[in-house]
Amino acid sequence: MRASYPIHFLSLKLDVIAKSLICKYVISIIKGEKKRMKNIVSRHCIVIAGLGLSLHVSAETELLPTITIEGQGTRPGQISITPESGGALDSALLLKRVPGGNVNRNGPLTNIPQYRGLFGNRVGVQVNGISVQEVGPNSMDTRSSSVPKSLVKSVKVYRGIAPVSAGMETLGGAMEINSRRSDFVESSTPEFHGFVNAGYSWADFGRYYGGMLGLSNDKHRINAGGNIEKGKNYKFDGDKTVRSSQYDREVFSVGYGFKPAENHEISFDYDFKDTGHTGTPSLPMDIDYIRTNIGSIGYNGKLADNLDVRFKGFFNRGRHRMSNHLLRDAPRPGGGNQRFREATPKLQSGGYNLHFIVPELHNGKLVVGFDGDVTVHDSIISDATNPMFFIDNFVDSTKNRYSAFSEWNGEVATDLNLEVGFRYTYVDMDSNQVDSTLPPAAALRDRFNNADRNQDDHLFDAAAILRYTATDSLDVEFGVARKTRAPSYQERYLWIPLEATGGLADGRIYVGDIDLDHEKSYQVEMGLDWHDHGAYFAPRAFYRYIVDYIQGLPSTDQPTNMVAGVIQPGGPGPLQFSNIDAHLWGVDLETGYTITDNLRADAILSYVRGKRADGDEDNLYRIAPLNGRVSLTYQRSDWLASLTYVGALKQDQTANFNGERETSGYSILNLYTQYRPSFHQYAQGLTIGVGVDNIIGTKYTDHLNGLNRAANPDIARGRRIPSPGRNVYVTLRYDW
Ligand SMILES: [Cu+2]
Repeated sequence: MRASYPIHFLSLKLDVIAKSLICKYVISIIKGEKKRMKNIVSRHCIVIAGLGLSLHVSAETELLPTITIEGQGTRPGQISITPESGGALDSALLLKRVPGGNVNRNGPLTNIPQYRGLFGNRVGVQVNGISVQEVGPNSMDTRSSSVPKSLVKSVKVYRGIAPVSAGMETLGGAMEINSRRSDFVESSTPEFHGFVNAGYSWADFGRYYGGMLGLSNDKHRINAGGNIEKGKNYKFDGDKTVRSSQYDREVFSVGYGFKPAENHEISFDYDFKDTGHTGTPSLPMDIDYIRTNIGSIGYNGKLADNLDVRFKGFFNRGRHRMSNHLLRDAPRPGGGNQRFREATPKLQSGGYNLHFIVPELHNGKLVVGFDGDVTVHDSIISDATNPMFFIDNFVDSTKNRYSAFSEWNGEVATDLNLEVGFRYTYVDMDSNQVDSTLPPAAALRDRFNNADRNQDDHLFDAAAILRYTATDSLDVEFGVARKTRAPSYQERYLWIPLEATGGLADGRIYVGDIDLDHEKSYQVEMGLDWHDHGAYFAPRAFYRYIVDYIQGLPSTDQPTNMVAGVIQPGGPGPLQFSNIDAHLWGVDLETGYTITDNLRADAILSYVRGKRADGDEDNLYRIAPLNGRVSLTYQRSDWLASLTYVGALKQDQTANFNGERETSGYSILNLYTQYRPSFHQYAQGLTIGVGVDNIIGTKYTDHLNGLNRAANPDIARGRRIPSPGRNVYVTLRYDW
């Protein structure tokens, strides 16, 4: 229990909630978690989670783990939001509520996670314990958007340095998204639990319906669930619309778990996701479909008194089709003829995690783990009006990773905790030969096909974090880390200048470089966490230097520039992925104060600067300006109202290398109200949410929104896409 929230507060809260059915479930999880958490330390993370089912572990005065149950409001180290708030918006947008967290928005379901100025595959994303992969070479199906908000159980972002155990290639940080699944119950009589929900939002005529049914006893649990979400082009500045920002997605998931014996658990899960016609106005094409299948088998067990094992094996396959003339008019590059293009990418991936945990070792916990995955990407570009035309965008572009790590976390002296970890990852990448009917591409093709395309990287990661409990109300943290990232398959094997860049959405065409080196980041971090009498203040500062940071630089290669003149006639010329040095620094904080028993204020603030550290003076691309949010929450037993101010300053420290545009600052107000009746047994479990985002209907543009690529009378091409105007929404949910 945190110093700022005395024990009676927790028990009172438990008591109130325990009356409802869902809380039986919550309490049973807590019982289980407490045991498991006993020796885990206090990694200071932020959990965004939903509706009374959220759990949280945070640094605590004695550096023992605490678990806070929270359905509403905010706590230090935890931002807990009902999935209902915000209506049908994509779950990745929840990241904006984390200090240092943000999203690069390229479409309604295409939100790329960003943490402290680093984004894309620099940030590790695990979905249900799986390092998921994207099908699209332009990250149309971003990893952080892979679970619809209504099925999200929790989103966890590691604040500061992510532990090496959080995954392979977590250079910029790590996040975990977990879906709702059924849980074992105490009794042998099967119990039926689940939820249904629905929502509607006006700015995009968005609606969603979904739910999950679970049947479980103490030995078996099954669940089946799904969600449908659909919306039209969203409005801004009155009746103007963003074309195309419509969306359509269905997901379906089933799972089964059983306990063959005490302390052994086996689980099977299968998730199917079908994204239909969905706009990505900041990319050159829109989504026709993306269909992905993820299947996994998991084992959690105790091999000996002091040895736990966790295993997960999984496959992840996907098919995708995108088009530049489905939801928009085909473009006329350079004012010439209309160009009709489609692309059909394919993903085949699979992997495993095997972690051994020694709960008690020298006053701490030891984890030794082995992770690995194999990923193959293909993509062919074709022309609907010319069956002869094709470009092999990627052919068997492979990235295989085999990794081992060891991490120890425990007490080294009174009030002093150390977390230290090492990870080695072997990366093996390759691509098959390519071809195209585009005549000027022949030189590039032959050069690529004759090159040695097989590349190895040896990645060494290390992290050490010291946490010191200075007083009952003050924790101090100091961390250092070296983190690495191998190039992506796009950065290495994009042989012909195109916009297949993992969603950079800067309107520029890029070409890869097989010989790129991997990135090496060196980082220091300082954090304070002060909490006393219902107030908390937790600022963090960091500095990192990245050797061989991968970024585009103007191409000086004659054959590449010639092809670029055909692909993007009259354009500013292609950029080639190159190794430069970069550094980033910043401060982010969370703070809050309990004003009365019912009223509280919370705020977060994020600031990051990123610059090139070698060569020409330049800023890094797509870095958010100083931004923050302040909310005032009034809560009674059955209902809650929360008024939130969200604002950002202008961003004029933009990147020159790709001609990034500046953005002005903005301020908006959001209101959310929620009612959870407790007057009747059957009414318990019901949640009704009503809210308005951007109450005044301000026209504003988030700096991390992509540039417009589609014909639209309301937004010129090349201008940054505005954020939604006033959005009124209602949501309904019933848990049992
Ligand atoms: Cu795509």
